[in-house]
Amino acid sequence: MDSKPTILFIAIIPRDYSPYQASAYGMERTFDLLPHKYAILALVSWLRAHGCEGHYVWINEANDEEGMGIIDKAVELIRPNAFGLSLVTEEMVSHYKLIENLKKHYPEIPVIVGGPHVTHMPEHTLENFPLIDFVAIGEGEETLHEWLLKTHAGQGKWEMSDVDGLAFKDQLGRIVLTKPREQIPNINFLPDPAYDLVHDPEAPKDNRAAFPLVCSYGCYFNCTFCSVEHGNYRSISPEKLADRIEWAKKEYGVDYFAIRDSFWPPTREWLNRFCDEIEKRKVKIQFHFQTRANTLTKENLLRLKKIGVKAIAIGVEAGDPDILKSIKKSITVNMARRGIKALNDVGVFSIAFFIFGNKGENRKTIQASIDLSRELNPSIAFYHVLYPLPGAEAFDSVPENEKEWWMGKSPLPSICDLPVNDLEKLATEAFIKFPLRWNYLGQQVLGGKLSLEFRKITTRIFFVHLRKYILGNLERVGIFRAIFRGMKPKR
Ligand code: B12
Ligand code: SF4
Repeated sequence: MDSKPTILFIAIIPRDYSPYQASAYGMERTFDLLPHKYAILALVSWLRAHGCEGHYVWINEANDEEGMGIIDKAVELIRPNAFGLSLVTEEMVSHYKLIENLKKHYPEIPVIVGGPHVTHMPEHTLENFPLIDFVAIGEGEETLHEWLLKTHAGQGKWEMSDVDGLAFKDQLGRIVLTKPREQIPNINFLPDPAYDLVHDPEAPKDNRAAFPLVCSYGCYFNCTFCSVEHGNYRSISPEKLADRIEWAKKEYGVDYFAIRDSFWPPTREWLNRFCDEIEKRKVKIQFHFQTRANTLTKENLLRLKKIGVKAIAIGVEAGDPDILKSIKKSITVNMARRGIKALNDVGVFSIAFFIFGNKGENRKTIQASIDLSRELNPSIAFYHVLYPLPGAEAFDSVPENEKEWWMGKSPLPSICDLPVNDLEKLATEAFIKFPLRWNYLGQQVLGGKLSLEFRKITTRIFFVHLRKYILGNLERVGIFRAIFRGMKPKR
């Protein structure tokens, strides 16, 4: 056998997929590369650096004939030893349909899945999605490499028990969990992600596309609504990030970067080193990122503005101090006030995120969040209803008979005093009422704080939610239900 051990990653990227409804807000081109899993790029680059090969194709839907044709062609061409999928909770059901199709055509090729969902639910995955052969638990670089070598060598399940971080069913149908995989101590030495997998070399250079970057694994904090790997936060160095940015500019002609970490920068000292690098190298960039309310000082923001930051989002989450405490966000209302004020003072487009429906919430606490959002007066506020995802502490509060809501077995559950319908209605109302205030119109719009580009975006966001609100109300009236169903904005 002289070919390299090879895996073919497959994903479903719906034609209308738009993170944060980006395309509904008129920003399609700006988010071109985002629907793709960064994990696939990271895993393939690791495999390539270790004598293996990884490829990636994506299709539009599970039962898409054209898509199966793409997969057939890829299989014929590269003869993979395995199929790989990287999945979040909301993709499990749709991607399992794809796995069923794969197994019909290629019963002999093993399927391995990884990602945050299966990491938190390995046994549930194997029991409920029986055509999945292997689950990779936790960080996948070494697990996938060791597993692929054995698979390529023709070794079956009985020889996989010494590969750490795996779950599978043995010959007797019993679930085996191997030793937990140790996390990578230093991620700075990981090779650059294989961006070439998602980049079309024929495409004209596009200086408006947002180029995605992820700088960290893990998180310091334990917010109850969040299902990241809590603990053991690690980041690449500021110098490495500057290298990657310079390389991407040259290789792909991009100018705009989307730093996708749950929070960035890791520390203020790290940020200063990053700004030093960008200034020293005279790299011209624009970028946005998400941070925590208490990470950045005004001085940090002024420096960031100088090197090209366009927008910064802060997860404020709640306006009621007791709720804020109970969700373990490790911030206070005053920190949120200082954080957003600093952004507004410096003149960076500021985004505040709120979640409705954490444990203990009621109309009063939600009103406190709405009041706080108006008081903070960011350039835009987002109000989301809580999705209690496997892996998040909030999931423990979901009643046992609703824990499989994400499989479509029950509606989205509420873990607070209000039903989900009420939470959604409150969120939509909050969205549309937010900009309709003198304080906002005066400062952000007439006061000229919003640039033309962002004025367009916020206007679109307003109309998307206004439409949702009107359709939601009309839907309650029977005769309009059928007429408007087809017109709902797609998620
Ligand atoms: C960047 C990011 C995005 C980006 C890019 C999407 C992406 N997944 O790359 C955008 C903004 C588009 C996005 C959107 C969404 N995201 Co997101 N996102 C993240 C974030 C911040 C980083 C993920 C990342 O790339 N990490 C770096 C890579 C290298 O690590 P990794 O993904 O964990 O993968 C490692 C292992 O899991 C494993 N692995 C992963 N896949 C596979 C596959 C195989 C075969 C193997 C062997 C191993 C393996 O190996 C990898 C390397 O060690 C995480 C939070 C976090 N800090 O992890 C949330 C996170 C993944 N997102 C989450 C969610 C919920 C979403 C959305 C559903 C939000 C929404 N409502 O729209 C969408 C879904 C989009 C989608 N289809 O993926 C949740 C998922 C929770 C869950 N239980 O599934 C997370 C964990 C955040 C959270 N709040 O809990 N997201
Ligand atoms: S919400 Fe942000 S800070 Fe909190 S645990 Fe998740 S990633 Fe960490």
